[in-house]
Amino acid sequence: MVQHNNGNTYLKIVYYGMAGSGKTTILETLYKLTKDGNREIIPVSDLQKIDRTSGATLYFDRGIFQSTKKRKVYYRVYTVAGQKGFSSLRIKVFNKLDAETDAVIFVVDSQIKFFEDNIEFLLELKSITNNRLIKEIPFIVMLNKQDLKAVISDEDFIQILKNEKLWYGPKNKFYIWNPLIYKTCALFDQEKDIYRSFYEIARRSGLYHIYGDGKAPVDKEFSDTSILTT
Ligand SMILES: Nc1nc2c(ncn2[C@@H]2O[C@H](COP(=O)(O)OP(=O)(O)OP(=O)(O)O)[C@@H](O)[C@H]2O)c(=O)[nH]1
Ligand SMILES: [Mg+2]
Repeated sequence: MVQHNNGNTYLKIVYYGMAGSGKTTILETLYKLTKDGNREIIPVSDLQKIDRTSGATLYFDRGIFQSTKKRKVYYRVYTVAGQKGFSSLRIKVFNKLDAETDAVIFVVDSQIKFFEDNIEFLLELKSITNNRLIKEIPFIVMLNKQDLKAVISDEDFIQILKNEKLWYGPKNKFYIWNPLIYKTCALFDQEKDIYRSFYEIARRSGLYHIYGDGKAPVDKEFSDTSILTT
């Protein structure tokens, strides 16, 4: 998080995941859904894309949104380049551009044939966050491309999270911060849960900062508190 002298707060949110999982498409659809100003965020600059002619991201995409209810809150939203050889660029986007990352949306390509590739990316994310996911960096999951056939279910992905110790049981104090799992479609005309998932990560990133001093706040009840709307 970056706080400017004029009172503006910038939260950095990153869409992370394997090549072709839909990160750029998600950000484009989020732009289209929010540009008319009828939601809790509105884009305040054009979407910046550094990509190949094929559409694959070469470095990153970046969009800036402003909260429409809390005008001093801004979100810098990045996508990383998912190609396997680009991990050093992903680390740079994650840690260096503008600021350190405040919150992550992990974007899965739900097609079963990519099961292992998604796990590989989750391990990479775990490693570059030094195991700070959930405890210090809120994260949620999008099982994208659910409009296609032969896709994984949320139970499948929860099992992966459990195996990677990214899922807490009901007695654990971090239980309320387990990642929500959204089954999404990023294509604009069939769009599903693109805004809702962003809203949730924005809400969590705000709560971690306001109530947890940058960590998961564990001793309060937050079920309907929202930085975007209160
Ligand atoms: N059917 C379907 N296709 C999708 C969906 N989301 C994205 N796509 C398509 O998948 C392809 C890759 O999407 P991108 O958004 O470029 O993927 P990316 O994650 O940004 O990929 P990199 O930049 O290479 O990491 C494009 O042809 C998209 O139209 C979805 O929900 N359903
Ligand atoms: Mg991309």
